[in-house]
Amino acid sequence: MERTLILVKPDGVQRGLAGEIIARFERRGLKLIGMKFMQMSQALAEEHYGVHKERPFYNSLVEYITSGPIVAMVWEGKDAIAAARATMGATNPVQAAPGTIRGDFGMEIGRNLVHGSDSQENAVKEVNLFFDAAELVAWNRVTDAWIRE
Ligand code: IDP
Ligand code: MG
Repeated sequence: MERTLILVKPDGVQRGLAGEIIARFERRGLKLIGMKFMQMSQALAEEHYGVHKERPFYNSLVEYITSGPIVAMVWEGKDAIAAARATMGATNPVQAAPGTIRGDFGMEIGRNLVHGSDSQENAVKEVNLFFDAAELVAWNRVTDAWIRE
């Protein structure tokens, strides 16, 4: 079972799309085990996007992600990382397939609405960066038998 960190970025919250975005992961069959509404500090943003530090868009990326509140979530499931990224669509919304979050709601790479972990190693790091263990909820979902074989 994998866990992935998903963020509804500030544009998603400001545009009133948080519910729509959350619903897409929920109805896919991923299981929500942690959620908070928060505004990222400069320090958290720099840590979260540290891998992009040398990229030309780094400063604007940190400015974007700290510019307003976000919804931070942990979703769990078999192949949760790949499933969530498929639901999100390609990084550049112009290339993202219709039916994906970015393909349905985005127009530019710098306003692409949603973050999702890209590997198991990064998922573990990112979940720990945003959530304490006590903030994650182990719960039994009654529909699981109809979602997983
Ligand atoms: P991902 O979010 O699909 O994993 P990454 O390559 O990890 O994509 O980039 C992290 C974030 O940085 C993107 O979601 C996007 O917000 C931003 N970003 C990536 N490339 C560019 C760019 O060329 N211009 C502006 N922002 C970018
Ligand atoms: Mg990434």
